[in-house]
Amino acid sequence: MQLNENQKMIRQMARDFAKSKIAPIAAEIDRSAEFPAATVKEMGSLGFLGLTVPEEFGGVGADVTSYALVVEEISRVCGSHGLTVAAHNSLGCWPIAAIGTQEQKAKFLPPAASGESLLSFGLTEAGAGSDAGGTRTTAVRDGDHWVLNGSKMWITNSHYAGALIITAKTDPEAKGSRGISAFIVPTDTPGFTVEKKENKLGMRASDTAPLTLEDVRVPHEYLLGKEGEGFKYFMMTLDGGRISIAAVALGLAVGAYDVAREYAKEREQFGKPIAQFQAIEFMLADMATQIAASRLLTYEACRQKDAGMDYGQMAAMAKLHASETAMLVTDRAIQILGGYGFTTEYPVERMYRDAKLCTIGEGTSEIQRMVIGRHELSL
Ligand code: COS
Repeated sequence: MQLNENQKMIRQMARDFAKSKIAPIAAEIDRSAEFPAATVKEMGSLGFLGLTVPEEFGGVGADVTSYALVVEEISRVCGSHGLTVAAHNSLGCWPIAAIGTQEQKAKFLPPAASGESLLSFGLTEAGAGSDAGGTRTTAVRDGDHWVLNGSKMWITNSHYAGALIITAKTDPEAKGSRGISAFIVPTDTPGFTVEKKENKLGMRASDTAPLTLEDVRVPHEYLLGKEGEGFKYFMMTLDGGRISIAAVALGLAVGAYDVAREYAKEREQFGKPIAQFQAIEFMLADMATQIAASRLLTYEACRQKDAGMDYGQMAAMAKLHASETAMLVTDRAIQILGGYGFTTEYPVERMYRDAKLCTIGEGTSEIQRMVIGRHELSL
């Protein structure tokens, strides 16, 4: 796809920042599992935390392609940083920007866009993962307020969020995905607790934690959109979020590929660079081909969203392909590097662990196939 001048500029900005500020700390924060608060704040100053926020609310109001380019460039060097930016923009900011009232946007978007505090999204529960309609958290109307009770799991950025968007059942009689509403819950509301950060295989520096809500009272003004429409809003949010996970996966694949190609050109065995053995050359050819296909799908999903088209199927295809590609490419990259690839001396083992999340978060590969299949069968 032909990028315009603005898109090239923002990609270069993200590339420079990733190389100079993120790459030097990526291995260490993976080891320590420490959230990179300082670089995340800097990304706020650069506008990367306000990419999906309209300019009138302090954001950049970027097109979807520019947003994906930023996420890809950051993820090329660090999946945890990429995921932090993606979850904040797609799952935290976008639903408020797209569905919120003027008052909600004016209150919650400017601090999120500047990086003062992040926004986060609480859908998943112990019994509501792939079956997102299985939400058990409840919200009961009490005069001008709603009272929320329940718990959530695997919530990204929650320790650093100023507010979260939470789904809760508001009509206990309604079956399945019906009768669910979405609420904006400021994290300093009494009764709201972010529990201990999870210790994960990959994306170790990204913040993931369970939440508990005990008699959390939020004003009726914090109901997002219409009562009972929460499931649809979350499905719409995930459609967009899947593009950003495709971009994270694409970035990880490109990052690992670059390391493997350079290594293969330099590493000599049996008297010549290993890239000159067809076994390695063909591996690189397959990796490059899958990356190119993932990129085309991801940019096409961006184009469709920017054009106001029904992009849900393309987003699912992009996420499915890019995340499976990231697994393949990072695996092959380790293989090409051999023993070195299996150590923390090179970033490919970290990228392999980070890539795995992309086949699970925001809908597993199996859920993406369900979404794609349902679109096909409804044609
Ligand atoms: N956009 C808007 N509305 C949508 C939608 C979308 N992408 N997808 C579904 N809906 C609507 C449907 O039109 C339907 O509306 P009606 O009740 O008016 O008919 C309603 O939502 C229920 O849809 P459906 O019957 O398809 O829901 P299912 O329970 O079968 O769930 C899947 C569908 C599996 C696709 C959904 O649960 C899903 O995406 N699960 C994965 C969740 C996930 O990604 N979790 C990870 C979160 S990590 S942040």
